[in-house]
Amino acid sequence: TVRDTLNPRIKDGTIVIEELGMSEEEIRGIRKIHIVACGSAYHVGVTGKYVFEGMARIPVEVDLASEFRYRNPILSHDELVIVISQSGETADSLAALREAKDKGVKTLGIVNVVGSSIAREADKVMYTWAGPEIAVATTKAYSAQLIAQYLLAVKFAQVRDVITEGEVAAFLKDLQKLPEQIEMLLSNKEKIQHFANRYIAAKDVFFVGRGIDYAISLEGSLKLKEISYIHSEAYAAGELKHGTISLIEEGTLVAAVVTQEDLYKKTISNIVELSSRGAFVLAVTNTGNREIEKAADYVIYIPQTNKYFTNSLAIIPLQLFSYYVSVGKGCDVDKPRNLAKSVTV
Ligand code: F1P
Repeated sequence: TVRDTLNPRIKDGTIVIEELGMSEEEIRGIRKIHIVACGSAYHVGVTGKYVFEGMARIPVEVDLASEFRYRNPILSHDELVIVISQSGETADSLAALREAKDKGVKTLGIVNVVGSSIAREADKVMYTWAGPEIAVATTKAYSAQLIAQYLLAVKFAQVRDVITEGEVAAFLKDLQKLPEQIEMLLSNKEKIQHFANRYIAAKDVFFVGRGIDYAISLEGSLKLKEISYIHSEAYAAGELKHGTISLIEEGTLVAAVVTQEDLYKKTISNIVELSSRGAFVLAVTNTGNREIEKAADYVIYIPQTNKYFTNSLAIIPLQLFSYYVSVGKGCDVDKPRNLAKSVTV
């Protein structure tokens, strides 16, 4: 899937997004981006805030589509509204798109289903080419949406002259390594299965991280809830001491996502705090972060990549964890109770 999303789009060191049809002048004129979506697609958007702001230096607001459509958002003609949706039919996302169009703002859909309502109605479309989604809880469309966002952000940064050609080349090199790195993480699944089997009877699981790691935590937590019915919450690590820490009991599992090098120290100090209250801390971090071994109880390493792309790798062990907890409990992984693939009402 990640290969499909990447392949036709990187040619001779340049990003080609043909169907997008956005002129360089249009890209240079964007003053602000609003990303609007539901569920996992919203978590891609939360990642997008860090990616577009960090790489392309464009301010970003991220909204749940179900909030955006009812809050009379303030929008202006030099802004871009990006709607992310696998199905292209989610009612709130479609309504948010229409709200933006009614206000005269340019819209871009990042959509998987060709010819779906959002794809037809958005001014511009970027398809994710993830193939048909069969399971209700999304995984491959999520990965493809992340890649689409990285490609857009690098393209925007390049056109707006905020990164050097050398940086563009380095981004593209790291992007092209992702499929192989994801395959490598998937091949390590027995270790995660073994770990997951210990948590089949868990009551609560928490996920924490800072920056992009917070976005990864949100998705890790949603996956666990969706397919294993275990109560789970994601918190920005810095928020722990503002209340959440009181929920930690002896043996509570906390998954800490620690992929942003400049934030290692801060998150490690949160891990120490959590451990001292009895939490069992599983850390997902970059290869080479040895410091973490002193603080966390169990460590899963992901290969080195650009700091903006870590979501694509760190989410894999978390998805596998949810998958094996769900299988271990005897749940129907592909068809979780009460959930619909496409929420059209
Ligand atoms: C959004 C979404 C999915 C989730 C489930 C319900 O759908 O929340 O992320 O896995 O299938 O809908 P979409 O707008 O991306 O199609």
